[in-house]
Amino acid sequence: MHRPGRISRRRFLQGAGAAAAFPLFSLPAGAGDRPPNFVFILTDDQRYDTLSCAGHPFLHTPRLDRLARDGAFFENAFVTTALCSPSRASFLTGKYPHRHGVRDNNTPFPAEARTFPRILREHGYRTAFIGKWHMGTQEDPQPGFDHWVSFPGQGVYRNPVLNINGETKRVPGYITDILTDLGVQWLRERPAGPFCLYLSHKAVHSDFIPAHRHSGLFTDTIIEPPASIHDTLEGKPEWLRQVKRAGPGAEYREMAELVRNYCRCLAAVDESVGRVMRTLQDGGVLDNTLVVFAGDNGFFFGEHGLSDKRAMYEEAIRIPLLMHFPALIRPGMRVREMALNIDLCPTLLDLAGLAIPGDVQGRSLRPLLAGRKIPWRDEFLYEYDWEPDARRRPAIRGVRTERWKYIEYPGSANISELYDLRSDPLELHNIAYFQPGTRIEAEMKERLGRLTQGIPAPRSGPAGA
Ligand SMILES: [Ca+2]
Repeated sequence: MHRPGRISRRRFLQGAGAAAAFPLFSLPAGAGDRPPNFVFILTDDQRYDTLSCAGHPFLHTPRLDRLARDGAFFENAFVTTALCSPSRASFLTGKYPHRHGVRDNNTPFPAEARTFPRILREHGYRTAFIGKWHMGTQEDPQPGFDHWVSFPGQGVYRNPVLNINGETKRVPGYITDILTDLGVQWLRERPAGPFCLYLSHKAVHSDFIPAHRHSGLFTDTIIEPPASIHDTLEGKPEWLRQVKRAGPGAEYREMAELVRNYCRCLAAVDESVGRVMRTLQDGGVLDNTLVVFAGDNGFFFGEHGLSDKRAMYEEAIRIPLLMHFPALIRPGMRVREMALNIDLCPTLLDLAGLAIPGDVQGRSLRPLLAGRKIPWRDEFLYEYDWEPDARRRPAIRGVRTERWKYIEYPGSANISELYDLRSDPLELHNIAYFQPGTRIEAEMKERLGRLTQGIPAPRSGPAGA
């Protein structure tokens, strides 16, 4: 493993001569004369529209908005599987669950997997993982990290027991603040050299417990049910009726309070982002650090009567994605191209001037961040495997383009879904049911067949439809 010679923090911050200390890097254009640093901030179950810069009706996220104002806002960012652990493994590896193997929330992350932190570390980066790992029951330090703070599974919001470099201890306080404290501390005290911090929040996963200081927010805010709560589910698969959780009117009151608490939890996340940015600025490294903010999957608050995620409708598969990197990104950039969670790993490796492993399935977003117009993906595969934890949810294989979405339920439901997202953004009218045999249905079916060719069949369970 290559280790750069030790240089003083002052010398690194000054930049002069620092590049010479890292001869393995081929420095990317537009990123100055030093290898870039990376900070990846991940939230849990955060919807794409829960930022004030994304038009949220009452949530105020000024620090996140600033990331978008001074950096890039991805208008069309998605996960390839809307479930926690599979998505987390995809961010780390740049691969789909059918390739990295984490198909549910109980599978440990494979020890031999090539992750971006691991590759960066092999090339001289200092790396830290702080927060929610959530794959199997793993809590001990994982390969690729110099510094490790985590907890098993979902963790807790208050007074968590943390595994800090292999030793466990209870830390009093609120989880988002604690993880931020530890992240900021590592940024301040880390050894010299390029760095990669992976700050992975528990927020905003259920059970949506806010910090005490935020518990009074939105108390008087009226939460309207989403328009698609009125979906009759006619022409849709039976499993949706079986898992239906919400209805309009008085029935929505309970879910509305969940929305309030979810937004209260996000208030602490926004503060966290502000503290991380200020730390980078105070350390003189903000300009040469790519800060990525993303969610691991979306969430339903009553759309189609659903809660949770997993299904392939927009609220579950779309994520917030912001990137801040003054050395490369024009402030206020809006990226319209479809970006995926599997793009993170190749993007970071590309920006570090490192080779992207050949079996990575995502693409580097670097050309888009540089403002270049290049041919880009016009479709992507969505996959979800049946899980014992969610027995009534069928396996899914689907394809989404900029305009169309096509969904199949292999092994269970003998019904497919086709939506025109342009004329029917709420996904209410299943064209494949009401007008079967259209040309676009055949085209989307062909796309799905091509995208799934040669990949393992999904694990399908007894969920009927
Ligand atoms: Ca999640």
